[in-house]
Order: sequence, then structure tokens, then C-alpha cells
Amino acid sequence: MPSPRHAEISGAGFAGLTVATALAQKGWSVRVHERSAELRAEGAGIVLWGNSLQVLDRLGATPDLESRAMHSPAYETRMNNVIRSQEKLEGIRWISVTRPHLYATLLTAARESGVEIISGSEVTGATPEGRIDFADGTSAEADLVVGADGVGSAVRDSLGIPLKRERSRDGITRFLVPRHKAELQQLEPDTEWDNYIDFWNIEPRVLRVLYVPCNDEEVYIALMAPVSDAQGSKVPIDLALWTENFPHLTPVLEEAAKLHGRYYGYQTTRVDHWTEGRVAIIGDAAHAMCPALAQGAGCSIHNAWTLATEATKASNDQLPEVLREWERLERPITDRAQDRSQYYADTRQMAQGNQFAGDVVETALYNPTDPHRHEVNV
Ligand code: FAD
Ligand code: 3HM
Repeated sequence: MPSPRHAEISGAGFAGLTVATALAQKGWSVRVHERSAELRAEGAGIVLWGNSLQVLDRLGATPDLESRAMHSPAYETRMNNVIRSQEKLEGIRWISVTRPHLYATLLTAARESGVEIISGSEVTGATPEGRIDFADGTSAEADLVVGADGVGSAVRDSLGIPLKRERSRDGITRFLVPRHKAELQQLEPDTEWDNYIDFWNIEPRVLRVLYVPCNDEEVYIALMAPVSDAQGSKVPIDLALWTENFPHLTPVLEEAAKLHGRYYGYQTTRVDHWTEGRVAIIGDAAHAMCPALAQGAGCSIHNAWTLATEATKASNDQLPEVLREWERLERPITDRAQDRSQYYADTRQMAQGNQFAGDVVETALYNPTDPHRHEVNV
């Protein structure tokens, strides 16, 4: 038996764990370096669509993931607490989960596939020839190096890949809190509190609460306000402001007020290219996007899968060329998801409701595991 090919990966986020697991399951020896001392996910909840769920199916992670996930009956949009739409999203696969649960699921899949994960290991850079460098002054050689080290990627920056960052006018503070379903039901008996509900207020003031049940006990709430609104973007949150504008959400807002939270200003980063020699960058390192369409992690997971698949098909000599071809084929759909998410964030058009049709669902319906996906139908 020839010895397996070796991959070194920077970052144990959703992208890094996915590519590591996929490569290990395809016969590679894989080592992941995580700068943090602890392996855990930051943030609160997350929505996943068909594109990433197809990958999680292939990794064998879906049963674990779905054991604690929410399939909401509808995606509801309200303006000043008046319903604008309740989209059933028929034919579109989607779930909401907590980030800690998605993370635990991916970590288990990675470990069960034989991936070695080293926490407290900071990567400082990589070379196109396949060398990865660490903050402790050591380095290692690999057939494939993956920069999955997030929006501030050291791998990307060490290669000098040009990048443009655009900031939007709004931002959000995320919380995972107990659902208080009975109290909410009492405040508004006619509401289906299992729905995903996007509560917008534009007039007289731009404030929005995204209400995303993740399971029977936990709801992800995201409080949006313009960057220029010091009171709306303050952490810990100004409880009086939020309950005055969203009185029907008081029980969950009171829970959010007990937590510190971090206000995150929406941003998009566009890089010149995703690969250089034996190095590929994936996830937020390559394409951080506004969360409007909830596809940042989705694209990270689906690009991680396609990278692992294409790299495995390539001979070792062909690898740099195969990585360039991978970018040429896979990048356009992610670029379009980034553009649309930025457009929705900048225009606040999600507030109109009835959004999930046509081009908007292109990414959600994409199947990165279909080997015929790039064939042109004539
Ligand atoms: P990260 O999660 O940033 O992981 C990078 C990892 O690399 C981290 O663990 C970090 O510690 C480590 N690291 C960094 N530097 C180094 C280094 N030098 N050496 C070693 N390790 C390093 N996406 C969705 O699909 N659905 C949603 O509903 C959704 N909602 C969102 C809501 C908000 C408000 C935001 C901000 C984002 C949202 N996203 C969503 C996007 C999603 O969170 C990200 O796209 C995704 O987490 C990116 O994963 P990643 O693994 O690329 O990066
Ligand atoms: C799931 C989700 N959807 C939209 C946003 C947003 O517009 O900020 C954030 C989310 O986590």
C-alpha cells in the first residue's frame, strides 16, 4: 500500500472540520491546527440549507445533527408585527440548529474519521510548495495545505492574496436563549412560535429581531440595528429599547439582556484567488459574506466538500492545476451568493417578505455531491 497523501489544515471552524473529515474519509492523513486552546463554536444559532446538508449526509453527520434541530413549519416575515409572508419553502431542505451542536457534530465526525486535531496551535503562513509554518517557529510539509482560518486568515495573507473588504450599514448581536414558548404563546396566542420569524421595524426606527427556534428548548435571536445607532448596537443590550419596540418578545429579550453579546457589523470580503500551488483557502478566509441569506457556513461546507473531492481525484503532480480548475468551476455560485447577501443587507429587502424564490434559492438548491452538476443541459 502506498502511504496516504497528507493534508495540513489551518483552522478548526466549520470549513476546516468539514474538509478534514471529507479528506480523511477519502483516504488522506489529515492534521488540523486550531489557534484557540479550546475546540468550540462561537455564536448562537445557524440555518443550514440543502447545499450543506447534502455534504453532512455524505459525512455521515446528519443523524447526529438532526437529533437536535428544528424544522420550522414556515419562514415568516413581519413588518411592525404585521405578517407579510409565511413561506413554506416546499422543495427546499433547511434546518436551524445551535452552533455548539453543529460544531459538536462535525468534531465527532472528524475524530471518528481519524483526523488529528491540535488545539493551541497557531499557523503563521504557508508556501505554494506545500509548507505550513507555525507560531512556535516549526513547520511541516504537506501534499495539500488548506487555509480555513476565518476572515483574518494568516494562510491567505502570508501568500499575499489581494483582498477587498466592504462594510454594510447594519449589524447584529446574536444570542442563544431559552424559548419561553408558553409565555410567548400567552402574549400572542395566534402566533406559530415554531416558525422562523423575521420581525422588522423600519419606520420610525430601523430595528429588527430575527427569531429562530433551534430545538424545543433553545431559540437563536439576532438583534439588528444600524452601526450608526449607538443605543441599538450597544452590548449588553438596552432592554427598555428592545422591549418597547418588540413587546411580544419580552421573555426572550429579558434572557438576552442577561448575556453580554457582541455586535457584529456586516461585511463582505472578496479575494483575488482561492488557490496558490498546493494551497487552497476556503470558508470565511475566501468569501466572508453578509448573513442575509444564511449561506456563509453553507458555502464554506459545500466548498470544503468539493475541494476534498477534486484534490483526491488529482495525481500529486497535477494538484496545483486541479485546484485552479476547482476554483474556476466552484467559485461563481459562491460569488453570486455573496453578491446577493450583500445586496439584501444593503437594501434591507428581506423586509419585503416572499424572498425565497428564483435566483435567491440557487445556493440552497445546489448539490455539491452531484458529479454531473457542471454539465450543461442541451
Ligand atoms: P471560522 O468559523 O472563523 O473558523 C476559523 C477557525 O480558524 C477558528 O476556529 C479560528 O480560531 C481558527 N484560526 C484563525 N486563525 C488561525 C491561525 N492563524 N491558526 C490556526 N487557527 C486559526 N452562515 C450560514 O450558513 N447560516 C447562517 O445562518 C449564518 N448566520 C450568520 C449570522 C451572523 C451574524 C454571522 C456573522 C455569520 C453567519 N453565518 C451563517 C456565516 C458563518 O458563521 C461563517 O461563514 C462560518 O462560520 C465560517 O466558517 P469558517 O470555518 O470559514 O471560519
Ligand atoms: C439566519 C440568519 N439570517 C439572516 C441574518 C441577517 O440578515 O443578519 C442572520 C442570520 O443568522
